[in-house]
Amino acid sequence: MKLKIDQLLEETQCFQASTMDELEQFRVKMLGKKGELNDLFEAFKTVANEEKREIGQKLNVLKNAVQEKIDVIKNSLETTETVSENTDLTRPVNDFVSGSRHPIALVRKEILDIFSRMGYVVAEGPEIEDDWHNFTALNFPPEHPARDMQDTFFVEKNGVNDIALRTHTSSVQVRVMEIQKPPIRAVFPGRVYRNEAISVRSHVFFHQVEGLYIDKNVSFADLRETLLYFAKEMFGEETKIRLRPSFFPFTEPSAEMDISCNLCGGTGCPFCKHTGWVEILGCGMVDPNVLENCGIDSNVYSGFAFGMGIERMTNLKYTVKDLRLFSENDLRFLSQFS
Ligand code: 2U9
Repeated sequence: MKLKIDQLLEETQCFQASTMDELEQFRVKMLGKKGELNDLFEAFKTVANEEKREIGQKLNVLKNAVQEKIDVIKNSLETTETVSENTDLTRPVNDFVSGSRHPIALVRKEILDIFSRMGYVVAEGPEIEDDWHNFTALNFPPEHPARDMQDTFFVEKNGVNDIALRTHTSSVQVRVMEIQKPPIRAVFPGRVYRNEAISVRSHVFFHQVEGLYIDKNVSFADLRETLLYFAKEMFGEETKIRLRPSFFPFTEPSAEMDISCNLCGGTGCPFCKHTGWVEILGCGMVDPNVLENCGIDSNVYSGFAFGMGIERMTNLKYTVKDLRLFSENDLRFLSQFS
């Protein structure tokens, strides 16, 4: 009897089935009413008492092995058979819809890549800022209109301890200058907030990339050449630039930079209002007061800074007419950038 049990155990261990019918035949052979196990349990009744324990155990091992084998094979056949029975293998596969980068992310990357080729590193900082980093260190006088609730979203308003959503990423530049000795060559991308009515042309938040280069003997000529290289890389080798005098509290002298219209090439069109030029950014030499506010000796070091809106740059590249499209998550708009 022991020999028979061992043979059946080996048979069970070796058993394979590729259809449910084969498996059922095995089940009937082993566990059916007239099956091997029933015969063995019948014969077990006549086994001598001293052998009952050992043979009983062997029988139970065999019974469990058979049941387990049937369960495992059944499980695997059910999975494969579901596929072959219910699936039309000639059907084309579902289209894989891959996402696309947001246009702001695309242009942000393009801008950062250009400056990284000139040795600039990227620095980021908090969107909720204190008065010092957003205004005072940057030379904004106490009565400057940007400090007004009409222009800035305040989180807490209590005089010099005001906390607000940053209105520019210049606050990050202050933070970097406070902790890092020149030379400093960095770009500062990020979202900024202004209290404006939402319209085709303005929004309560937008994105900037600002830049800063501070070292000994940095001149306005360095600023001009850097921005010329940037404009050519961004808008094409034939691009020209011009700098117009301007004013910002944190730079002196300050300028606004135009590029030759990238739609008409400078001959004049509705996009450039027939001037041949479009404004792309603001810039200037960092005001010595700002350097001193950040612990940098303005008698030893000088530097330039610039700032641009990523939405504006994206409009110039892709002529997006309505600024609100950038924040509405409308796939009809976003999927055009895949
Ligand atoms: C420090 C010193 C100087 C950053 C600058 C501009 C000029 C500028 C605007 C362009 C369009 C902001 O996005 S925009 O509305 N920016 O015109 N930004 S110079 O100057 C700095 C910054 C930080 C410490």
